[in-house]
Amino acid sequence: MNVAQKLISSHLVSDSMKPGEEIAVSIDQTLTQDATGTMAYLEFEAIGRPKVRTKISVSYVDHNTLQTGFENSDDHRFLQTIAAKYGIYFSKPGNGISHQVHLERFAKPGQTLLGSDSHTPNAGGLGMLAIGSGGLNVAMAMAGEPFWMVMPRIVRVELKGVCSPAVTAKDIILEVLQRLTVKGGVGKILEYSGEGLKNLTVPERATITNMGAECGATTSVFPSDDMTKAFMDAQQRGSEWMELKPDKNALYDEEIKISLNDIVPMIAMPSSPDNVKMVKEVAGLPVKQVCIGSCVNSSFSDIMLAAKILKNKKVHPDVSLSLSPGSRQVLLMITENGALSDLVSAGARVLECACGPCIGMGQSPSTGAVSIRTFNRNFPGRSGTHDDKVYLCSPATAAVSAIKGVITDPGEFIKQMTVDSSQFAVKLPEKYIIDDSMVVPPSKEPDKIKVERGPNIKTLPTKGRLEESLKAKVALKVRDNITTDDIMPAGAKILSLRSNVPAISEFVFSRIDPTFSARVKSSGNGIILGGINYGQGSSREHAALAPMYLGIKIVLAKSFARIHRDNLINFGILPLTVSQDVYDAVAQDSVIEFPDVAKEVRESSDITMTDIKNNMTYSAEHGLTERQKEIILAGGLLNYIRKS
Ligand code: MIC
Ligand code: SF4
Repeated sequence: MNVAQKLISSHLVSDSMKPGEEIAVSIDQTLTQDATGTMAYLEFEAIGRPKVRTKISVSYVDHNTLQTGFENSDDHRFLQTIAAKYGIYFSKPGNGISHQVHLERFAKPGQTLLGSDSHTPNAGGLGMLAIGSGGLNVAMAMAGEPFWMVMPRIVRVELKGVCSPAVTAKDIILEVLQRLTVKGGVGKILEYSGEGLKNLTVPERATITNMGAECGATTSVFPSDDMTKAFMDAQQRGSEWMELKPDKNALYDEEIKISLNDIVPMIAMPSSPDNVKMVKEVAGLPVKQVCIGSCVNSSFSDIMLAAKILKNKKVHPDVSLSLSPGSRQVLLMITENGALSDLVSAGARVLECACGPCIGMGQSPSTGAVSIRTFNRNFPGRSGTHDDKVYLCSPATAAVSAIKGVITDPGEFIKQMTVDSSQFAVKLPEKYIIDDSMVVPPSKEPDKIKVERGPNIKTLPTKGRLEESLKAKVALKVRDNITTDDIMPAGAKILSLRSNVPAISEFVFSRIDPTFSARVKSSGNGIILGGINYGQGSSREHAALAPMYLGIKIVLAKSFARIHRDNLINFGILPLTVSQDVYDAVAQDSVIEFPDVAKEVRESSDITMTDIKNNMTYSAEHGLTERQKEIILAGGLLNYIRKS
C-alpha cells in the first residue's frame, strides 16, 4: 500500500477502498477557525451530543481578528465558551493561524484530521490524512460520526534531486499547479515520494500539501520519516511520532515526476493560482506592496529566509512590506534571535499572527498596484481591492522584490550580491520555543459553563424537504472556475457577518451581480448555472447556506469542486451536472421546470429539465450516492440526521 491507502485503511469504516466509490473514514482530530467555526459549533449543538468524541478538537481564532465593532469579539466569546463546554481546545486570537499552530502543536502522523478550512491538508506535511470540509461535516466528526468521501485516486508525485539555493518549497508547488491547474487535482490525493524528500523539512512539506488545495485535490500527503521525527523532537513531541512509509512495491493510480534540480523561482500571476510563470519572465515589473505570511508561508523557516535576505537592507521607498508571522511561536522565536529587529529595521510593517491580508482583513492594495504575496490564493478581488493585481510567490522572491521595488528573481539577486548562497539556508531549529499558554484547554466543569451568545449569533436556517417538482428562473449564469470568493465574498466588512446568515446573504455574488441577492429573495426561488469546477477554493459553507437561505434550489454546472458540492448537498441544494451543449443553450433568466425532480433523484441517475422559453427538454446528472440522495430529499444533512 501507499501512504494514503495506509491512512485510509486504518480508519476505514465502510467496506472497500475502490477509487470512485463512496467511503467513510473515522476522524481522530478536528480543527475549526472562527470564520467557519461559529456555524460549525451551532451545527454541533443542533446535533445534540454532550461532548466531542474525537481524540482532539481545536477551535482557532485567526480570520476575523479585526475588532472594528462588537461582531467579531462576540463571535470569539461564543467560540471560547462553547469550546470550554464541549471538550474543545481553544486557541486564542493572537496565537496564530490554525494550520501553522496545528502543525506545530497537535498534528500526528498516522492520524486523520478534518478541518473546516480548505487548507487543512497543511498537516499532510507531517504524515496525516488531513482533509478540508464544510463546517457541518466537521460538526458530525466532532459528534463521532465518520467522514464520507469518494475514494480518491492516489497520485504519486516523485521528487528527484535537490533545489538550488534560491528555490523553495513554494516554487515546487507552483510547478505542480502549473502542471495540474486549479482543477487537475479534483478527486485525487497527491502523495509525495522519492529521494528528493530527504532534504525537505516538515514546514516545507506543509507548504506543498497546503497548496495542493489550489489544485482541487482531496488532500496531499508526505510520508512520516526521520525528517518528521526531527521536527516533532524540536517541538518536544518526539514521543508522538510514528513512522509511516509506502510499501516497497506500493501501487499508485497515476504518477508525476518532478526534477527539483530543474525548478526555478516561480510566480502565480493575477488572478488564479495556476496562472504560473517563471519569476524571470516577469522580472522588472514595479511592485507597490509585498506581503509575507499566510498559512502556506509563515513558518519560522519562511520568516527567517525573508529576514536573512532583508538584514542590513532597506525596503524600497515605493514598497509597503507587511509581515504576518504564522504563530506566536514563530513570533517569539524571531524576537529572541533578533530576526524581528532585522525585519523592522529593513522597514517591514509587523502585523499580528493571523490570516490578515490573505483574507482581505486589511492591507488591501492601492488602485492598479502590483501586490506580491507569499500566499496561496489570488482570486479576483480577494485582497479587498476590486481589479487587484495579486501575484503569489516564495518568501525569497517576496523579500528580494521588496528591496528592489520590482519583481526580482532571487537567484539573480544572490548572484549579484556575490555572497555565499549558503548564507540564506535556513536550518530547522533543534528546539522551538514551547509556550502553549494561549491554548485554553476545555473546562473540567463543563456543566457550569454558560455559552455566551452576542446579538451577532443568529440561529441556523434550515430548509424543507425537496419539492416533488420545481420551476425556477436561472438567476445567474456564470463562467468556469467560479470560486467561493465569487459566490460569498470575504473581506473585513462581510466576514464579520459569518454568524448571521440573513445579513451575510445580502452579499451573495455581490461582486459579480449586486442585484442577485434581492432578485432571488423576492422571487423566493432560483437556479444558478455554472461552468467547470464551480465552487473552487474555500470550504466556507456560507457559499451554500446563504444561497439556500435566499431560495436557490438547484445549481447546474459543467462540473463541481469537491468541498462546495458537499456543502450544497449538506444544505439541500441539488447539484446537477450538465453538458457543454446544455450550458450553451440555457440563458440567464430562462425559466426551467423539473417536473419530477424528487422521484428522479430517488429512482434515476438523470433529472429531466425543460426550458420553458424555447420548450427544449434536456437531462442533467445528479451523481448522488444513496446516502446523498436521502440527504437531498430530506432538505439537507441536519434534517436527515434528525430523521435518522
Ligand atoms: C480561505 O482561505 O479562503 C479561507 C478564508 O480560509 C476559507 C475558509 C473561510 O472562508 O472561512 C478556506 O480556505 O476554507
Ligand atoms: Fe487564512 Fe489565508 Fe490560510 Fe485561508 S488561506 S486559512 S485565509 S491564511
